[in-house]
Amino acid sequence: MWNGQRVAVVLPTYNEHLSIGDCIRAFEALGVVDDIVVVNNNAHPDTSPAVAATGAREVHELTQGYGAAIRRGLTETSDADLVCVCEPDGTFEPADLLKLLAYSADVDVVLGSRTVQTFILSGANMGWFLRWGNWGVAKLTEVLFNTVYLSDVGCTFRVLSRRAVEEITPRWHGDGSPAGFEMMLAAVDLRLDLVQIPVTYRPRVGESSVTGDRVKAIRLGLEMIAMLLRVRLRGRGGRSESRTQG
Ligand SMILES: Nc1nc2c(ncn2[C@@H]2O[C@H](COP(=O)(O)OP(=O)(O)OP(=O)(O)O)[C@@H](O)[C@H]2O)c(=O)[nH]1
Ligand SMILES: [Mg+2]
Repeated sequence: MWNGQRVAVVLPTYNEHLSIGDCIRAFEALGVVDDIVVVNNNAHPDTSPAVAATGAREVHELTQGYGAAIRRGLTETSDADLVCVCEPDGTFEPADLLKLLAYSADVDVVLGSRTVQTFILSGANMGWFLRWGNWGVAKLTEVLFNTVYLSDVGCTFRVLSRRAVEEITPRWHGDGSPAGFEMMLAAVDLRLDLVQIPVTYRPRVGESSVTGDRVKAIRLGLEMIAMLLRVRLRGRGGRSESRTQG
């Protein structure tokens, strides 16, 4: 529990069998997490034994992709007041959840950012190209939606209030990697109260399947820009009683 609210963590997994056990234990050690759900997305066979050695529960989602796994995780955690979404690949520091939770007292969506240099640890996959690419698409989002300060569009470490999960869910549909940005855009477009704060970014344990490859990263970036323009041109789905104006 955190501030009297039930906290759940959703960890999608595909190829994180070497790091997922330590990641879960680090979340458990915080003492604020009530439920950890691992969404096994046809993952490496060593994943289930690693999860079974922890207090997390594992569900199997057969539809392939990051978005499909997250959608399943959000369904599985419908009794939580606050849902943290993260990646168990060793890139994130689970203790940063406490920083995200601190802001959840004020806003419905707290997004991590991996582009603040102080928090990019040596060897992390956040070189010049990815850092400024993420920053550039974030700034385009900020300007086109006249929204809050954004500095990253690819960070999958975030905390959503129950209200945010319910408002965002009908607005994102993708099964693949761009779904993280689709959720972020839905929150921006609905003008939910949100903030983006720096999180620690470490080298990945095991092999990256997306942003470790320059061509795949460029393709994902272009998909994100196309999605951004589509959502902006479609018009606003906003609410009235937001903290922010516009
Ligand atoms: N590649 C892949 N990832 C999936 C799938 N389903 C869920 N995921 C999760 O999506 C997340 C992103 O995959 P990663 O390989 O870490 O890709 P990335 O985050 O862009 O890049 P790195 O963190 O640098 O590896 C991981 O947490 C995976 O467990 C899937 O079908 N394929
Ligand atoms: Mg990753």
